[in-house]
Amino acid sequence: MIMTALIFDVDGTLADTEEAHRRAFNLAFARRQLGWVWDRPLYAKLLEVSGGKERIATYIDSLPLAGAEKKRLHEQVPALHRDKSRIYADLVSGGNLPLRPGVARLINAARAAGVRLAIASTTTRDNIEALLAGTLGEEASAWFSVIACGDEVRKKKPAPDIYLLALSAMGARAENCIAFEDSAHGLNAARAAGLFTVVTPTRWTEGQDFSGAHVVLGELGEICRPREMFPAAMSGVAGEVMAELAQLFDTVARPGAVLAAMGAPC
Ligand code: XBP
Ligand code: MG
Repeated sequence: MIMTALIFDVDGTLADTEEAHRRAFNLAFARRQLGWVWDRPLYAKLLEVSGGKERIATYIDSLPLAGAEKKRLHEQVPALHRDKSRIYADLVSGGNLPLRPGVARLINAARAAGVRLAIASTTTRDNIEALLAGTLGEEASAWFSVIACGDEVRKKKPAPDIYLLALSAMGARAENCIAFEDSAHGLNAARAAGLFTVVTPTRWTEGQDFSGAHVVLGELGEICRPREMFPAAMSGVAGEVMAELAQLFDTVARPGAVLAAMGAPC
């Protein structure tokens, strides 16, 4: 077994969460009567900024306000983001937001095969735990050897820091781990940390540049029908790691077809 761990991004990868985040931001703004409303086109643009606090700060800087007013608003950002996170955790608790197709089956196949699981996310631990509890059950957080998240690193994605933190905490080597991501920022963070990468875009990230990925899938478990697969996926250790991933998928897909789809000899 070459592959030692699967490291999952959360927002957009485990579940399509950004609409819930957008609603939580707007509810938090309304509670403070700020008069701010992030519609979908604006939020899609703001998603270019990693991190909710950084996103709010970027938005404040874009407003036509005097410096003193901007300074006053910036001072509110930490408390405003805490409000937003509480609202978001309520929105996703109780299974209100499902995991993306194939995620639960891949996680269970990895657990059965003794492949370690980890998380590397920009969002907060509370948000992650609320999503895991609401979708996989209260005990699910314990399935992950490491949950590296939020402000545990100074530089957020696309910097590699959060993946390097997860690898270091697990004592794992990047070349033996696969990262699952949904965005170019996340892909670039995982690639910079040296991991193999599988990308499953969402409506928020469709069309971004995923050319550095090993495999791009519509949904996890669709490795039989990769949307794009790059030569790196089938060369050297990468090929062995991806073949082992295919075997994991095999437990959830038709025998043999998976490896054929990856161009490996059946
Ligand atoms: C995506 C992000 C996060 C979320 C909002 O995280 O960039 O900022 O959009 O969550 P991931 P916060 O790395 O999991 O894709 O407000 O807690 O930042
Ligand atoms: Mg993401």
